[in-house]
Amino acid sequence: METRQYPHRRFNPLTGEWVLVSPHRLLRPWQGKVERLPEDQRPRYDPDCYLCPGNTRAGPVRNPAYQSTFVFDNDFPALLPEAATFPGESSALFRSEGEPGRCQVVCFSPRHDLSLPELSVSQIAAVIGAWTEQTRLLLEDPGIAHVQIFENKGELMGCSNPHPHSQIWATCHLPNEVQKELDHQRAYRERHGSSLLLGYLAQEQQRSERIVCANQHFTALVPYWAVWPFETLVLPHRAAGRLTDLNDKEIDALADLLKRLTTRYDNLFQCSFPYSMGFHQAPRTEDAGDFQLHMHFFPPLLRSPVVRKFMVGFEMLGMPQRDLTPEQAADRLRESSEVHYKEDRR
Ligand code: H2U
Ligand code: ZN
Repeated sequence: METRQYPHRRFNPLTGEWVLVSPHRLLRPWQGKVERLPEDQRPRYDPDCYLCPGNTRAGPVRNPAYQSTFVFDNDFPALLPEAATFPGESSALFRSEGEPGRCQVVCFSPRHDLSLPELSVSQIAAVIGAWTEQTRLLLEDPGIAHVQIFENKGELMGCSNPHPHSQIWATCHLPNEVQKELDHQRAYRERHGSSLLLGYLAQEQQRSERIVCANQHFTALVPYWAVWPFETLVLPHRAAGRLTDLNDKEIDALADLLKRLTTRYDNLFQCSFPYSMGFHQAPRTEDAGDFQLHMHFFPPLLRSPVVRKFMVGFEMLGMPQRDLTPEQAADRLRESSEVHYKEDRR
């Protein structure tokens, strides 16, 4: 066996965690499902959708007849500002704290039937503009330390409504993943005197085997330490802590890259590719200077529109594991077209 095919583990310098890579297992016979899904036929407007313009939500409140993006406070928020008064406990074994915060929903478009790759670059730039503006507004509140923007796409990811939308959860403490990434970026700076993610990007640009696509200001790549089969990391080319640090040109470039990347995802299995994606941006803490803005895409699909990777068994009890290597995943994504398969058919 070629040594590249040996089982090995790879280190994630952002979180300090390891992933087990077992490339030789890809040789094993596959008898699982490979079927195609029936094409999803959604109307442009759904009278029963609580996100479509002019419709009634819980509350009851009526959505405006919005034409571009639309932001509202989640009617069923996971976080509440009044949680600041939660009494909490602080013993060694029983510890709890109030988590005051806010939750919002950001609709990408009035169109019920479109998803990110089907929007134009300028429409995606408007979505990024809405995320940026909410980041700015939420951080004006001294009780908010971190703004988590994310999209859960597809039934497979537990998304309750296909109308294109994302969520924002703003918290007074740092979520676990953000705290880990902050600690590791700070420690890297102290040890090497430079930015972890800018240094990583420079080396990936030289190696090039994991780069999926890029433009003047952003690069999408499959990280060396990826856990999900087609996981990607989207990185800005210069130091920027938050969305609010980007200029208009960079927002347009990010929109261009997101359209191209999500189109490649949809074309991979000719389906609306499910994922959880989101931004990690600098929290409002004194030591956040080393935090570099980036996006993660965590898609669950492995072999077809219905065959997903599970995180069970050894992964639950031990550590995550993958068979398809990040380099093979990057090859597949690079081969995937940037012309959407639905566009092709029109
Ligand atoms: P997800 O499908 O990604 O969970 O997002 C839908 C969100 O919309 C969910 O968080 C909210 C839910 O609480 N929602 C409202 O705010 N108002 C409603 O009338 C229905 C759903
Ligand atoms: Zn809708």
